[in-house]
Amino acid sequence: MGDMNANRSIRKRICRALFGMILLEGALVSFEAASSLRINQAPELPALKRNEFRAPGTLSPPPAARIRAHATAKPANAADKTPTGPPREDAVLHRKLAIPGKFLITRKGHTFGGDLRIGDLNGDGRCDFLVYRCNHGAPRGAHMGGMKPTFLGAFDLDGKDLWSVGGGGNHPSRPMSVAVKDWTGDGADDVICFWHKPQPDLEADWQSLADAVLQLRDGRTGQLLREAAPKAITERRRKDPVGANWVHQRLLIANFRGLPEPREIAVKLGDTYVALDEHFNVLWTYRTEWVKYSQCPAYIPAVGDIDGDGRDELLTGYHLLDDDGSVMWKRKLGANMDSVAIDRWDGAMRAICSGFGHVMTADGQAVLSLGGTLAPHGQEVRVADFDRNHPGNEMALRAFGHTPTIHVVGSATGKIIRTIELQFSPTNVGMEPVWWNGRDQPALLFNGGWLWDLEQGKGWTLPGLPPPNGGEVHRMAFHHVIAANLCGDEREELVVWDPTAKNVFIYTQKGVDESIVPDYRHGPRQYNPRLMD
Ligand SMILES: [Ca+2]
Ligand SMILES: [Ca+2]
Ligand SMILES: [Ca+2]
Ligand SMILES: [Ca+2]
Repeated sequence: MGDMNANRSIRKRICRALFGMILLEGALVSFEAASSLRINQAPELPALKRNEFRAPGTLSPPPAARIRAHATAKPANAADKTPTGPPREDAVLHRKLAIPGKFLITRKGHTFGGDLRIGDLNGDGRCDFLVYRCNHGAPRGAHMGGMKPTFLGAFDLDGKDLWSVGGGGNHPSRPMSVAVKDWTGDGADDVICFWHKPQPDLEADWQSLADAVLQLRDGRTGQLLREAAPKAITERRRKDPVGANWVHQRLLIANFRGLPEPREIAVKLGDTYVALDEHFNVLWTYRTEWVKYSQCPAYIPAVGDIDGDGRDELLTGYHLLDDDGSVMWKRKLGANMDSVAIDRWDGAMRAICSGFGHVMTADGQAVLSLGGTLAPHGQEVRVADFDRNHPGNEMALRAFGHTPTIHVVGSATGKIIRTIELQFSPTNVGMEPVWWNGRDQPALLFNGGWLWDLEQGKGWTLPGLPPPNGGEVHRMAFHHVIAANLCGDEREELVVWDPTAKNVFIYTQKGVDESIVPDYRHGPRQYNPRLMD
C-alpha cells in the first residue's frame, strides 16, 4: 500500500504539472489525467469523426458525436425499434419451453414467469431450469421490479414442473441474488439465494435487507436445508450516494479456500462486499470508499484465480481483493467502471476492467489503458477468442454506455481491431461470448437475441425468437442468455429468455442429432452467468 500511495502521490504531482490542475487535498487524480499516464499502452487510435446512426454491423471508428449523449441514454420501447436482420441459417429452435402455467403471474395485465437460472436440479444428468421472482423494488424508475426472492419454481427440460416454493413477487429489478450449484455433494445442483422473510415488528423496504435471509434449498425438492441471517447482510441498506449500485446483489460462487469444489459465496451490497462459506459464516467483508454513481466499482464484481494459487480473488474494478479479503491493489482507474472480469489476456490471467478500457496485472500494473476518449463509459466487457486472425483473446467492450457500439481489442497488441455497431436491444446490455462453433473455433457474441461474428462484424437473428417486451415493460425485458451444452455434439446451445415473458427458447446448430442429450456439465459460465452489467 505504501507503494500505491506513493505512486498516487507522484501521479498527482505529474498531473498538476501537466494540466495545471489544482487538486483539492484528498481529491483523486482526474480521470483524463490518469488515463494520460498509462504505462504500457499505445493503441492505434482510429480517427474520431462525427457519425450519424448506423445500420447494425457497419464497421466504424468510435462515434465521437455520441460519446457525450451516451452516458444518459435511456432504455427505449423495443416494440417499434426492434431491428430486423438476416436469420442465422445454421441455427434451429431446439425447444420452445413454456414455463409451467402455475409458475406464471400477472402484473398490470402482463403475464410472465421471471428471471431464470439453470442447473441439474433433480440430479438426472439433464439440465433443469429455475424461474424466480422477488419482492421489494423501487416504487418507480429504473429499479422497479423486485429484489428479495419470494418465489422459486423448478422445471425440467421437457417443461415439467419439479417443485416450487413461495409465491407472488415481481420480475427481478436486475438478475438478482439466486445461484444454482451442488452444495450438498449429491450430484444434484442446489439453490443458494436470498429470501424475503418479513417479520411482524420490522419495517423494511427495498432499501433495507433487515428482512432478508440467506438460504440453501435442496435442488431435488426445494426443501430448506440451511438458513442464516448474517448481520453483514441484514444490516446493509441503501444510502445515498450508493443508491446507483444497490440493485446488483448477485450471488457469485467462489473458491476462496482452495477446496476441490468452490464452496464460498461473494456478494456486493451497495458499498460492501461480503464473503461467506458454505455454512453461511462470514469469512470477510470489504467496504469501498468510492460510492458515487459513475465513480464507484463495478455493478457486479468478478471472481477468479488471477495468481494461480488455487484460490479465487475478487475484482471490483477499483480493487483486487485476495482470497482472504486483503487488498492486492487499489486504484480508481476510470469513470463508469461498470463491468469486470478475471480472464486470460495475452497469455496470462489478468484483471479486465471496463472503465476507460483497462487490463491490470495481479500486482496492479496496467497492461492496457484505452483512456476516456475511446472508452468513456465501459458498460460491459467480455473476453474470449473472438477473432482467429489475432493471437490470444480479444475484449468486446461496450464503450459508450447503454448503446450498441463495441470495440474489439486484441490482447497481443492492445489495439482496437475494429469497432462494431451491434443491433439495438432494450437497455443495450447483456452480451455473452458463446462457443457456438465449438471450443476450437472463435466464440460468437450473443447480444439481445442476435448472434454476432466479431471477425466479420456481422449479426444474425435467431429463428422464431419473438421481439422482447422492451424497456417500457421493464428495463430487464430483453433477451438474456446462458450458454451450455444441452444436446447433440459438444457445441454450446443457447438458453434464451426475456424475464418478462412466458417461454424459454433453446437454440442449437442445424444438423445435429437433437435426440442426443449429453451429461450436463455445470461450470462457472452456468453457475456464475454474467447476464448483464
Ligand atoms: Ca435434471
Ligand atoms: Ca445437491
Ligand atoms: Ca488466487
Ligand atoms: Ca451441443
